[in-house]
Amino acid sequence: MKKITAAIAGNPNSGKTTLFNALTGARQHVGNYPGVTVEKKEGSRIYKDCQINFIDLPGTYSLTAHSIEEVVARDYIINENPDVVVNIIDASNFERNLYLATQLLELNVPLILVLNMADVAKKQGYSFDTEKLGSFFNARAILTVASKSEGINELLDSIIEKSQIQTEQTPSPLQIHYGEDIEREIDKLEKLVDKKHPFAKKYGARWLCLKLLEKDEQIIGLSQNREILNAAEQSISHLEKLYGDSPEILIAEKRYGFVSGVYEGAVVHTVQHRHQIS
Ligand code: GDP
Ligand code: K
Ligand code: MG
Repeated sequence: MKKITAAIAGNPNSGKTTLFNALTGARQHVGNYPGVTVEKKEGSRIYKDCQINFIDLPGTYSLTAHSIEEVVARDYIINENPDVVVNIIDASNFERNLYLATQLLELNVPLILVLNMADVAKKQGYSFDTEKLGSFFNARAILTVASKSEGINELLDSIIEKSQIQTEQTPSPLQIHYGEDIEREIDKLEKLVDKKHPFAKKYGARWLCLKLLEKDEQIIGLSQNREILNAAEQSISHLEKLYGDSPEILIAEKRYGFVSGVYEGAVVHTVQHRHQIS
């Protein structure tokens, strides 16, 4: 039987555990991630001759090094290399939840977007162009109501389909463009990182450069090379002088800009008038 590993990532309260339960039923195991007290929930499901192993990652809004949950989630994704990452999004709180999806896009993981709470979103007057949404992330987007097990089979089918695509052969051509000034610094650093960073292959050079510009503590710790760290510091102070803000803030703003574009392209909000609600 083919084995597939699928990690479920999402903001707290997006319905991650409800979805995990709907997917795995009673076949669950709870442990801890090595070295930390963050709970690790695993479960499995047999579907169409595949054994799909699910991991319920800790709930996070982003993938920075600022919280232990975020480090655990991104370390799991980078080190364990799951076949598929399912990003569950609270569809009734779409724009806010999408920030994490931008982080997953940048990690270039095989991604599926699950728009959960579809019932709540519908009542609020939201409708989604899932084709269009998926095209922004090189991912399939699926509507679910996890508390009623709606959309589960479509998700299982998508997981199997996604796991069959050899991601190494088809690197995602999609990336967020950070504007000329930041892109120039990324380019400079990327050349150096590509050649000299001990983990360039594993993390991807562009991602490492972004994290260096964001002063990500964990990544700075892994980047022992003085030349790389000096170059990163030069780039940071150059951008700070230019914009009067830290690259961390500038980069986050660009991600929010990307999210706004996705929202405008893929979401329709019909304001419901009182007399229309029976
Ligand atoms: P987590 O923090 O992401 O693990 O979220 P939970 O799975 O604990 O869910 C948070 C709350 O949302 C619970 O009360 C769930 O019953 C509820 N919930 C989950 N999915 C849905 C859904 O699709 N629709 C609705 N209406 N409620 C949901
Ligand atoms: K919760
Ligand atoms: Mg939970």
